[in-house]
Amino acid sequence: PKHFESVWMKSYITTPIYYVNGSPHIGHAFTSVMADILKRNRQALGYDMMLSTGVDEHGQKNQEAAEKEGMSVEDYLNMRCAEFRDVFDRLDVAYDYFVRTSREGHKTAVAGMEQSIFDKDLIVKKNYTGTYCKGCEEFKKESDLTEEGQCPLHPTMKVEQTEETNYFLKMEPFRERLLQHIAENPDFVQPEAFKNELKQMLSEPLEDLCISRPKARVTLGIELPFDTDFVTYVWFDALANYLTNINWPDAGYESWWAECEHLIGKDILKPHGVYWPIMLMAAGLPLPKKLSVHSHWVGAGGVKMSKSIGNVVDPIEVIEKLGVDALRWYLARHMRADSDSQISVDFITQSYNTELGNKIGNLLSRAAKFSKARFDGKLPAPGPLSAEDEAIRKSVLEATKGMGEWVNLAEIPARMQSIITVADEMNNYFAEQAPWDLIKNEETRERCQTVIYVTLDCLRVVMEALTQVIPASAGKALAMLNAPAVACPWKPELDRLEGNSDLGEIETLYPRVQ
Ligand code: ME8
Repeated sequence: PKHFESVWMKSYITTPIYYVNGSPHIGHAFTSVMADILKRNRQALGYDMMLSTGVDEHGQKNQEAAEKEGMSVEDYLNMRCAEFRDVFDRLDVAYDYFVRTSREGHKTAVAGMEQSIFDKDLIVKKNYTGTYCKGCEEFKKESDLTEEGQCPLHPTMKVEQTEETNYFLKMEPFRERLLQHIAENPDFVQPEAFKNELKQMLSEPLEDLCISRPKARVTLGIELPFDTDFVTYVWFDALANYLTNINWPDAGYESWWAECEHLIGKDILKPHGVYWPIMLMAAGLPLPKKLSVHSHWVGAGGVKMSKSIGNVVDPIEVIEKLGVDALRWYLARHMRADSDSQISVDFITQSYNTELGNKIGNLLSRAAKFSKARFDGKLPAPGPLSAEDEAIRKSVLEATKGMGEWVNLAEIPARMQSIITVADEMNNYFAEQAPWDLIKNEETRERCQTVIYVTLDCLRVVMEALTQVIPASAGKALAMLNAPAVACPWKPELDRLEGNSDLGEIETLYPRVQ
């Protein structure tokens, strides 16, 4: 049941749609898992949610990848699409919509958007000579390249000199308006560092944006409605997914669109911060509510991940070795929105063993097993509370209340930090109260009951908060505690476990991995 006032609130979260020229990697897993955490958070607050993730199937590099595999384009795309879906399913990403840009409805809507912009005389045909990076699927300016003349984002792919006739969207007429929008909507781009980067991009006159590719060069794309010798530039097509997913231009999309937040990596700030808003303005449509930008994962020591160095973290390998929640936990706890963070299988293993295993899982199994063994398979009812009990209960409410409030992407790690800090406090409380001593005498037996109850009820609150982050294992923990279903909107509340109730089967939540 939803909170009455909440019935009207909606939130639409999108992830980038990923290129299918390779298998899904940790960066793809990351953005989609963060989007899932934000969805679960807002759902817990009572919002109606829409989460889209998926794949970007057009463009030159996907086309070349299919050729390289020696497969038909259709078979290749289906194969990769199934692979991405499978990874998101295994990551417990509860997407509501899986995007495929090869869908007919998407193609028709994109062509409609192009025609409407063309009809306003905002698209011109002209000859162009430029340097093209296939990695970015973008023309590059001289000043965008390294001293060696390579794209800094794709140093192993050679840039190509290209001369061709294409269609271009006029950008400059919209630059001032976009700057004004950014100034008037302080939340439009977050964090600040990326807002500044975007303002920098908009500080000089904008060149027209090439929005077509001649079929002689690229065939994998959406045909231009006004010239069948060309297909649509992959970025124009891909960005439009955010609208076509919610059935634009058919009625009904408006209420979702008004609440749209794009999650993106810093690598694609320009398409989302410059091209997309200008495409929307050109089409006469409102801008999305927010761009939430994050930095990148790099290998241990700050080294870029690469196959040759052997420091690539494969999401499937991690799930198989450590379980999905080890990965989700690491990503949530150690991500930083405005600076790069390091990742390796060793780091994930360590964080899993020490944080999830030692601090949370062990305490749960020790306290729950003790309770079952000493109190006839049950959770005991508490007696009067001591100052120590009151203190730990207060700390737990304080530490978890952030998950009962709106979470922004950049705030996820701080909320995880406060949960881990309170888990330390809970362990200290349990060690100091020493229920194993209290049980020995009849006169301290009631005190023992209270300590066990307080410990397990506090763990319940922590696990309820963590269902937004590590839903699978948090759900198991709540089942072990026989916890009642949580209300919506959720906020941390004490004493929801019933004294003298049966506990479930106690299993080790986070078995130690060497
Ligand atoms: O750019 N750390 O697709 P893409 C964190 N198809 N996140 C990372 C990352 C890393 N090291 N590497 C990649 C495209 N990502 C276009 C998008 S959207 C309309 C079209 C994540 O397969 C991050 O979200 O190159 C980044 O923006 C995205 O993957 C790029 O995925």
